[in-house]
Amino acid sequence: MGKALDGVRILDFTHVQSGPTCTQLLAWFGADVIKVERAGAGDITREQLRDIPDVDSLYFTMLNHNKRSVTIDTKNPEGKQVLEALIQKCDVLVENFAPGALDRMGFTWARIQELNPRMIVASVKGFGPGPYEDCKVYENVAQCAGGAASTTGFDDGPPVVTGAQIGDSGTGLHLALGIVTALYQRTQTGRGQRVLAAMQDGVLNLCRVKLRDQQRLERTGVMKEYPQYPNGKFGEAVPRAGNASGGGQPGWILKCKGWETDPNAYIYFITQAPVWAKICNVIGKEEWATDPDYATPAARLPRLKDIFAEVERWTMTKTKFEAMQILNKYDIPCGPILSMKEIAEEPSLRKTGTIVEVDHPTRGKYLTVGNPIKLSDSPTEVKRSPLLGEHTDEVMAELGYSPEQISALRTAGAI
Ligand code: CAO
Repeated sequence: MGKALDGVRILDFTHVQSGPTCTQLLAWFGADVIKVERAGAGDITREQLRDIPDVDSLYFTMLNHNKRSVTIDTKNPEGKQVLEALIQKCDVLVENFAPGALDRMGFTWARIQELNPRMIVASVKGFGPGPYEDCKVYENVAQCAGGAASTTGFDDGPPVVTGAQIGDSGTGLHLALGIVTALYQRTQTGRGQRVLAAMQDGVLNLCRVKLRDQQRLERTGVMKEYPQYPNGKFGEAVPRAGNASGGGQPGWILKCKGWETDPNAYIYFITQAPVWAKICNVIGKEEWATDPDYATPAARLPRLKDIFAEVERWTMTKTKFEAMQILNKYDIPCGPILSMKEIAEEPSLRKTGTIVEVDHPTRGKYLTVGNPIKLSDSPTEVKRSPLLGEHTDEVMAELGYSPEQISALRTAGAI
């Protein structure tokens, strides 16, 4: 069966995490992704957080599946010519260098258009145009500047960053959507365009509900579903809300059986209004279903702390999986706090290809996260990441270079 992006060629100039997650997705959808790296060194993540000496790290392998790797010194004049040939042959150039790096290399937007007017140039940057546009940015900087950190954590503690890589992988996803959209528009216009996904913007997009709450707070001075209500104080900005649900259905994380020794023996419990009577039955507080102090969502809001304490008395008598099974029977929304160990061992995730075991020539077998987006007519087969420069000769031959020319370029340090 063909793949959705068969025939699309990506010149992948990305490194670290944000850009590589984007091009990995495109590769999974069938694009030919040619990753350009510096000879001898390659993407810095190849050697970061290594768990086996001299072997590509899991950081690298898990972000660069299904790609080809070529080494080119793009600051060498002959290396530049090779890159020019690639620009002429590819549909999309994706990069996440520090601001200005591509221009400094001599590949301005004007020059790229001269070489290939159909080329789409897609970039991840830390910030969009403005006071911080020249800054280098990593994940947690984006989480802080995009509003995630100020709204994550507990009210009495400092801002907290989240383990989900919303700045890097989140922005990679945004960029991938921008690229396929530009490819679609190109089918009508015949022209390429620039696509920019700034990490601050991507994080803010994912924190959209917090900007909603900022405006609600300014108008009403209070947010009744936040744990600060009714006893705490609200300031000028959206406060950290602990584990409160971001939507209109109050929720919290509750202890389950074994919590004293297992740091993940917890469940997320949602007191969804339509199933309130069932919740009361399950936890043995049948009278709350009709008690005017508890019967309506509005009446419950100032009592949420006590309500969750009562529910927790029940969840502490069950393991998170037992609680999950019982609550699901009654359609009560809840979710176990799963550890990475539990997720790695979960058979259903293996079955759907969300967790995949991959074999690598120097590393051996390892687990990775497969394509989280499933297309019925374009299934994803996860292939191992390339070794540094593994496909240089193959790609150079496709560009029309003879073996002698390739060998001369190698001697000159251009590839
Ligand atoms: N041949 C020759 N030179 C190359 C090359 C190649 N194949 N590939 C890259 N280079 C050069 C670049 O041209 C650049 O040179 P100049 O600084 O002289 O212009 C240099 O390598 C380093 O690039 P960089 O500045 O992007 O790398 P860095 O390690 O200093 O910074 C990062 C890393 C991530 C902070 C920065 O790239 C950045 O801010 N990127 C945008 C935001 C982003 O994606 N951040 C998320 C990263 S994931 O956490």
